[in-house]
Amino acid sequence: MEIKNLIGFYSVGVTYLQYFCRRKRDCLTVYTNQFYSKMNDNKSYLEQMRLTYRPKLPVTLRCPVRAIEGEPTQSVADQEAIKALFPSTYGMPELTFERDDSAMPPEKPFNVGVILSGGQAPGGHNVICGLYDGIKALNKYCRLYGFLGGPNGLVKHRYIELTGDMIEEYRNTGGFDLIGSGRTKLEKPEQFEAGLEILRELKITAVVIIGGDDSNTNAAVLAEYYKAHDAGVQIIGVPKTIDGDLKNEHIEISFGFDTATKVYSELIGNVARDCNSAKKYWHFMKLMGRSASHIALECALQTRPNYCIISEEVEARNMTLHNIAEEIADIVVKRHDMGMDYGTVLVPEGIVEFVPTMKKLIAELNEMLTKYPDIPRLRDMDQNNFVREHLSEENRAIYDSLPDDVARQLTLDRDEHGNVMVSQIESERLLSRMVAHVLDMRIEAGEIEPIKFKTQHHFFGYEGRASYPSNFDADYCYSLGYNASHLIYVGATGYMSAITHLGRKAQDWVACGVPITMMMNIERRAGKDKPVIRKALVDLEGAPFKHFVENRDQWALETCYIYPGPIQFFGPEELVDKTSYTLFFEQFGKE
Ligand code: FBP
Repeated sequence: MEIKNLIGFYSVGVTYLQYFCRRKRDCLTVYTNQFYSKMNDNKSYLEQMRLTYRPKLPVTLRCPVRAIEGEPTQSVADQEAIKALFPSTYGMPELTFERDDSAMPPEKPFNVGVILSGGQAPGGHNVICGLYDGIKALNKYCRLYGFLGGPNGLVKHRYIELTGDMIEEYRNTGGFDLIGSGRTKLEKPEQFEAGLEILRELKITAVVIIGGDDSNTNAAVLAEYYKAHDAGVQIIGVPKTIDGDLKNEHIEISFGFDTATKVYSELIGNVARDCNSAKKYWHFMKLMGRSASHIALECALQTRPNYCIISEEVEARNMTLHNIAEEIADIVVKRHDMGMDYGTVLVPEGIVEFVPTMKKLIAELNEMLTKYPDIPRLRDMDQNNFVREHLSEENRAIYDSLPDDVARQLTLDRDEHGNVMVSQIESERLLSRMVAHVLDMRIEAGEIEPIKFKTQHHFFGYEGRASYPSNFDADYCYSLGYNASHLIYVGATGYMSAITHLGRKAQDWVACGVPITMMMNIERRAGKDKPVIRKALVDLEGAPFKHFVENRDQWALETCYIYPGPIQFFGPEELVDKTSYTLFFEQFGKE
């Protein structure tokens, strides 16, 4: 080949190469520009996408309605005592809604207040968005005010008006940062009167309280007070808590449970996969859920761990912490014999309150803390001596058997509602230490050969409370908020917004109102008998627990982990709209 041809080929090649590189760079630039132009300095791409999601609303909420009254109701227990405490709001009928095309919109616009109360739960913002859209659909001049930082915002007159622009920024987002939350207990007439001042000033005639069992108890007390005093203010509650323990035959699940358990299950699945890859650790994972073990049970159904404690079962079987450690140690030994020195254990954070001996100790400590509220501030040794001196002999023995750090965690301040702050008790470490001790004892006694028992500890709690709501929670919360506007429209007070038949498609859900007093009983709190909403514990006869029991022996010894992965927002319905196993088993019985 002649030299000039060679040069010719070379220059054509270089030109093509340059052209190709330029195209590639241009494409990349276009692609990157598209990406960045969609980005906004303050929002992730996913957040921007989620802002455009339109929550699904049940058909019954998409039309003008009238309320149909059911039979008068009764509280779940202690009827006479609850009736005496709630003379104006006791016994009200349940409300369902029926399409009524002749229903007239309200003559005048009205103003509504909204409060977020207690721990964060995914979907809270959507309740507010649904409420906003609901009242605006009734009359576009209605206004919505958010009280800041929880119930205290009402008492201290801290509020903002929630405008359309603000609402648009928070659709389908997690967290409670739009107006914040708090745990102030509303129980004193001075607080109710202080609230009334600002409600009158802002011409607010209805307040929606979004909270758990304690906050909805507040809602019932406030509703009673305002009704008895003819204050002209309606109070509506909305069932919120990731714990899943605010439920009964009318409230099928509290919002936030679906998302939080999906987030925890993703994390548990990731840990399980690491565990199954490294094959060298036993992972003890504590899961949030103050009292009941609904979260732990749901996560177990989603991920199939080697062991999962269900507090309600521990209580029913009258087990001690030592009994639980023994059971876990048995599994550790059996898996070791099969060559597997690794595994996963789920621990519900409320466990210590369900071990009968610990329960008695905590009850006595609660009374003691009410009498001597400065105990948490005493120095280590002084505190220990003081507590030991004042405990009964039986409980002193239990107290002495606890490691110092756990004993101290049990004497921390209670929250405003008198609850032990179980998220601060390191029960996962306590248990793994006890299992190690049981194994050492068995090795020492020559019952088993030396075993490798290396542990890792995790606490999954706050990670799940402010996550982007799953489609289920986004739809459910929006519907709960929208339904609250219907309850306001029909003049209800002392009611909880309820959406039922949640196992069906969202369009077929049913909207109703349930009198809060119907869910109440008397319980001992902070040394006094108080009317409170009864907590729903895990039902040991229920389908979710039965399914767990049928499978747990296999999950203990074999490695059956399931890795659920992150919540999905885009894709087929079966993927993005899937509800929790708990709800599914409760509504349909089996898989
Ligand atoms: P709510 O009952 O208010 O929904 O809060 C539940 C919860 O998330 C529990 O699971 C947990 O023990 C507790 O709040 C933690 O409280 P805090 O946010 O005050 O640490």
